[in-house]
Amino acid sequence: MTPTDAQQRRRLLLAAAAGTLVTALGGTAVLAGDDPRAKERRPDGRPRLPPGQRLLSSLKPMGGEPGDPSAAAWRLRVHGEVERPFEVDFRELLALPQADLAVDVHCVTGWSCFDVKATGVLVRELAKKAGVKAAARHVIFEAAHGYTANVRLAEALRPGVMIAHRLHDRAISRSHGAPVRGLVPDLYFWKSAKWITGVRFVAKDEPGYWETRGYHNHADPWTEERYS
Ligand SMILES: Nc1nc2c(c(=O)[nH]1)N[C@H]1C(S)=C(S)[C@@H](COP(=O)(O)O)O[C@H]1N2
Ligand SMILES: [Mo]
Repeated sequence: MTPTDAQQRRRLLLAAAAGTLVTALGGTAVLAGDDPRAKERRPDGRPRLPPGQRLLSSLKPMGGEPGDPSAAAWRLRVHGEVERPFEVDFRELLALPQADLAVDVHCVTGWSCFDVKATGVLVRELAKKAGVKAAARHVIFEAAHGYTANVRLAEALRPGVMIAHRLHDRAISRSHGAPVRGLVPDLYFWKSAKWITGVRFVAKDEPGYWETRGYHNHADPWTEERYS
C-alpha cells in the first residue's frame, strides 16, 4: 500500500546516505551513479543501460490518474481477436500460472531501474488461455480512465511481459498501479499500464494515450524511439 510518511522519510534518509538524491516532479529517487550494473551488457551484446538513460535505485512514481485500488473490485478483461474471451478477478488472477521475474524498466524521461522484482501472469499465458486468432497483430493494454498503450503482438508475447500484482514481494502501491499493472520491460515505461483493466488483442494498431500525444508508436529504448 502507500508508504507512510515515516517510511518515506526513512527512504529519503537512506537515499541521502547512499548517494545523490534526485528531486524531480513526481518524487525522489537515488541516482545509482557508480552502480556496476550500469556498465553491463545484455546477452545479445546490447548495453544493459540504453543510451541517454541514467540508473536509479528504485522506481519513481510518475503520476497518472489512479484507478480503484481495491483488489476486491478489480477485474481484467481479456478480449478482442480471441476465440475465448474471459474475465478474471484478483483471486482468479492469482490462480493462473505465476511468473516471478526481475525486469529492467526505462522511462522516457531518462531514468532506468534494473532488477524490478515482479510477480504476476505473463501475457503469453493469457493469450494461450484466450486462444488468440491469427488476425491479431497488436495488444492494447487498457487501464482506468481510458488510458491505453499499444504493443506489437510478437513483443507482447515475449517472456518478460506480464500483468503484475506484486512488486518487490509487496502488494503494488497506489502510485505504482494498485492493485494490478502491466509490465512491458524492453519498451519505454509508458507502455506499462498502471491500474490495468484489460488486455485486448487487435488486428489493426491503435496508438494509445502517449502515442497520440507525440511519443513514439514503438518506443524502443536502444534506438531512442522517444518521440514521433
Ligand atoms: N494508467 C496509467 N498507466 C501509466 C501511466 C498513466 O498515466 N496512466 N503513465 C505511464 C508512464 S508515462 C510511466 S513512465 C510509468 C510510470 O510508472 P511508475 O509510476 O510506477 O514509475 O507508468 C505508465 N503507466
Ligand atoms: Mo513516462
